[in-house]
Amino acid sequence: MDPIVVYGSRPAWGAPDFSPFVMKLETWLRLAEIPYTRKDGNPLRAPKGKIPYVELDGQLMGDSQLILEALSRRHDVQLDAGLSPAELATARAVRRMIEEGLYFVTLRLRWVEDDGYAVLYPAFSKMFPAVIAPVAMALVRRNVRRNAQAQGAGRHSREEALAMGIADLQAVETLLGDQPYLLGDAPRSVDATLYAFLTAIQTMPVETPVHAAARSPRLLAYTARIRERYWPATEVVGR
Ligand SMILES: N[C@@H](CCC(=O)N[C@@H](CS)C(=O)NCC(=O)O)C(=O)O
Repeated sequence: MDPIVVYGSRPAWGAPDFSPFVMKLETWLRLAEIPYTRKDGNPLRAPKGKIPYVELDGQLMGDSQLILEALSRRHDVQLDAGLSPAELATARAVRRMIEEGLYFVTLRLRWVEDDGYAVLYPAFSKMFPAVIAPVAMALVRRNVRRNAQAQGAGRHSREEALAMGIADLQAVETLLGDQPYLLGDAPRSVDATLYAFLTAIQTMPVETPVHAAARSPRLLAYTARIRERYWPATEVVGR
C-alpha cells in the first residue's frame, strides 16, 4: 500500500492547520496509527472543492469522514470496536453537532466578526502571494458570508450565534464529565473531531464568550491530554 498523502492548508496560531477538518483527519490517523505525509492542498484542485483531501492508492478523495471510513476498512481500524449502539449514536450526534453546527459559529468568529477577521487576516493571508492577498482575502470573506447566509447560520444575530456555540460546547463538556475521553478511558474516532474543533477555537487569539466556553479548565485539560499523547511535537496551545 502506498503511504497516504493528506492535503491540508497551513499551520495556524500554534495549531497544526487552519482547517479543523484537516486537524480532525490528521488526529484520527494518529489515533489509528496510520502513517501519512502532509502536503499543502488547494481547494481548487480538491475533488469536492474542499480540504482536506487525500491521495489514496493513486486516487484523490475528499471529505474527512468519507476518507476515514474508507481508511477504517482498508486498515481494519478497531478504534470504535466494542462501543455499544447507544455510544455509537452519541458519537455520531456529537460529531455532526460540531461539524455541522459549531463549525459555522467558528467560521463567523473568524471571518465575519471584525475582531476575529483582524487576527485572521495577518495569519491566513500568508497563504496567498502578497500582491493578491488583499483581493483573495476579501473574496474568501465574501464567500464565507454568502455560504453562511445560504446555510442559514449567517442569518442569526451575533448574540444568537454565540449562544448556540456556547450551548454546543457546554453539551460536550457535560458529556465528557470527568472522563479522559468523550466515551470513556480510551480515545475513539469522535475524539478526533472534538479535539480538532476545540483546538481551532482555543488557539484563536481573541476573547469572546464562545472562546471562554471552549477554554474552560475541563476542555483545556481534554485537548492538552490528546495533544501531549498524539501531537507531542506541537507547541502548547490554549490560553
Ligand atoms: N465535510 C467536509 C468539510 C470540509 C470543509 O468545510 N473544508 C473547508 C476548510 S475548513 C474548505 O475547504 N473550504 C473551502 C471552500 O469552501 O472553498 C469534510 O469533512 O472534509
